Amino acid sequence: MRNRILCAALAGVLALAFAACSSTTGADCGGDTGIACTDTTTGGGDTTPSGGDTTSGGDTSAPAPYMWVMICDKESPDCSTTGPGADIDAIELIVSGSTYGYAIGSSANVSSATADKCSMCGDKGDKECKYAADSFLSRIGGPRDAMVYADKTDDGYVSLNSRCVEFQIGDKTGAGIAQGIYSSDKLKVYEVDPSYKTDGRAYSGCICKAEQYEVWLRLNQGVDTGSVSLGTGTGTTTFSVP
Ligand SMILES: [Ca+2]
Ligand SMILES: [Ca+2]
Repeated sequence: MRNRILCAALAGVLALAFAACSSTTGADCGGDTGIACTDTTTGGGDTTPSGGDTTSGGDTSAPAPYMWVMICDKESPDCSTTGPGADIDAIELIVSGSTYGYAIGSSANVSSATADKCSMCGDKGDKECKYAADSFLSRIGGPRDAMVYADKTDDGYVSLNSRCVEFQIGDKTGAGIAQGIYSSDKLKVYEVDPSYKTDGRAYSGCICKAEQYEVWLRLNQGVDTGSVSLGTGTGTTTFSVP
């Protein structure tokens, strides 16, 4: 676990990266990361901050971790509600079966390739789309906490309203440095669905429809190259990283 964190932070935490990588994978500190380290364990690593080890030993082909999660609405939102589209509460990163981190609320970024379907909401189309407000995007950060009330403003989720929204994953509170997402990790997306009623998070009369969305992993924010789809989910769903 420790090395996982430190390696993911190579670019920003030079000193820690030195300690984590040179003691475990040797060549990881060499040219393939661009970080100058001393390779003390196995052959093949180079000690210069450029180039990369192409002859022996070194792990020049180690894939870069995914650093962004993108969630795209797959509904055709109903503008007669004030929460059009899938209602996202939280994104959990699960490593080896345990909670490892949650989305960082402040990292929220709406993909420029998407737009709100509903500009106005409600039965008469004369209300703001309350739960799709940009100011609610940060509600996806941290552990799940959505609550749906009969008689006051709901908490803890944002309705996607046809958009794609990108996030980075932080620590177990949804803070700290961004975590890399690796093969065999899992992502659990909490969408406000009927389970919120059985869990006591929604009032008994809530429809709390399970709605559909697609999850993508990206190497960089806003960049399609290297992106991978984890598939679609309807309601709260756990996805495996290939
Ligand atoms: Ca939330
Ligand atoms: Ca829903």
